[in-house]
Amino acid sequence: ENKIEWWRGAVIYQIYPRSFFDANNDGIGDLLGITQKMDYIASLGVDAIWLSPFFTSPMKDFGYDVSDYCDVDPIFGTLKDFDDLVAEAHKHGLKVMIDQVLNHTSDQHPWFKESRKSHDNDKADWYVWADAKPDGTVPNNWLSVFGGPAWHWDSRRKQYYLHNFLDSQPDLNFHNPDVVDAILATVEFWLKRGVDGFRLDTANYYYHDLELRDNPAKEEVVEGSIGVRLDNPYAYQQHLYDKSRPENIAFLQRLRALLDQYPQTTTVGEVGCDFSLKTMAAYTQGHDKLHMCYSFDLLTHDSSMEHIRHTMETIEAGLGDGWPCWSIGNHDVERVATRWGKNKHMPNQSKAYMAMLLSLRGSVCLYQGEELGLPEAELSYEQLVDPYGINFWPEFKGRDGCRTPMPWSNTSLGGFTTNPTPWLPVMEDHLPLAVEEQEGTRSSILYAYRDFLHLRRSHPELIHGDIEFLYHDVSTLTFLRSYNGKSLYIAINTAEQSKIVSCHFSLTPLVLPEAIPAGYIENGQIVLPAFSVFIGCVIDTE
Ligand code: TEU
Ligand code: CA
Repeated sequence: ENKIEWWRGAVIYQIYPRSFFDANNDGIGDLLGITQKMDYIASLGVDAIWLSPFFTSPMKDFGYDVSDYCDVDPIFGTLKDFDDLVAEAHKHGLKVMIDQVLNHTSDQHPWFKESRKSHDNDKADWYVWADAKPDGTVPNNWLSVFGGPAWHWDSRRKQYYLHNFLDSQPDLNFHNPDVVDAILATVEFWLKRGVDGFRLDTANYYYHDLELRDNPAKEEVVEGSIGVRLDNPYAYQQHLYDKSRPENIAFLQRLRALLDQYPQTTTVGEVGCDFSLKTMAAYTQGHDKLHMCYSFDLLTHDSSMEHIRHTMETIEAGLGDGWPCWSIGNHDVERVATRWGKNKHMPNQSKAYMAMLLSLRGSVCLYQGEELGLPEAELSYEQLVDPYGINFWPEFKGRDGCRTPMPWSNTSLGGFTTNPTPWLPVMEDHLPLAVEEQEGTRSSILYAYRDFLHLRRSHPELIHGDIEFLYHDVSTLTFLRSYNGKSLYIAINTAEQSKIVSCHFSLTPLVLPEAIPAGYIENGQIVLPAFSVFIGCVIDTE
């Protein structure tokens, strides 16, 4: 096993603190709640946790709008709670990664409060300020991901400021070296506190074009490609000038140089753009920038094995010595059980997708609740709190549906809290899928995850091996993972119809987790019943 770089092939469990476990019963999950559930997290067999933001914040974007990078929001606890959490995680053998939202701050951050005061204060150039056009309109055609122009008028400075997300999330000006120094100092604050790594929010947005050139229109807009929704004008531009700028490379190198002073630390950069492979390669090749890039490619609606294979083969051909990190769910997208499960709850299908994800080459992020097979929560307009969803309702219902509280027990508040009004409702249809319910059933989705993660840990081929695809149709995929002269043959059927595939290897089948329907060998072929998985050690090739 490769002990030097633990993050290569690691499985990272993403926790959305607001919705994990509420230890003080104010209706919002907190750091103490996470610490209290550490046995559960460790029992899954993951390598690390990634905590979504818990920093001081007015919570306009539920923590992705930070007003103090070096403190914990009182809603979530204290720095002491954080230190305790890290100690508890390390005691359980888990690494701790935290979310760094470096592209923008909250408009309540002291840096912004000062910056907006005048044209000549100390921080006047810490954000991206620009004059109105002579007719008073916005400086250029850049758009906010969350709707409307990326520019907001500030009546004090009588200038516009740039915000790629909410207007309460002003973009920092990374072209200013003082900003970069200040940002790196906040990163170091957490390194000194003993964190093992960072998930970097919007890692390709840090720099903007200094000439503020207009983004050109897209020639062709393909619905369903990464982050593209036809109801969002953002999809109709080529984002050549507002993000993914070449200057970013030098910043990532400085960041890496800092991390290299803290052995065994890592980064996974969130890179959302149309040319993600190119950017992922540029950001992770050469061991001097990011360790990993987080891919959006499996967060789309396309669950066909053709899409999976095509994505993997493109990455394998273009990523070189870079390293990918995959996920099929997070706090921004519709839950996978609904997105890929076509709204029908089919536990065995969730297991098949999990086995596929955990057999691919790369690191993996699992999102809390995925291990329970939770479907997307159906909320009414009145229940929404995500401004992104409120802006685009009803075409897009926002991100609240994947952020409702974890069901721990089959009781009215799911054991998440005793507070009658949690910040988002605990879903009725999640209760039968609660942790406690699934703990009692060896055939549950939870056990499938646990047992498969265990199997992955004991087969270095699945963590470090090369990957070679053999066969696919819309719902079936077969491939090899090879490491140190040993190969595993993997066949997965993600459909309800059974399937027979031919196989030209002599194989010794592995015993798979009881909870996962197993494929088998018959007359030299692999029989794959509904939603089944087959894994065999290759004895020799013909
Ligand atoms: O999300 C970034 C995000 O929304 C973009 O990646 C977008 O989907 C894509 O660029 C469209 O092309 C991160 C966080 O995960 C999210 O929760 C925050 O709201 C957002 O940043 C702002 O901090
Ligand atoms: Ca709480």
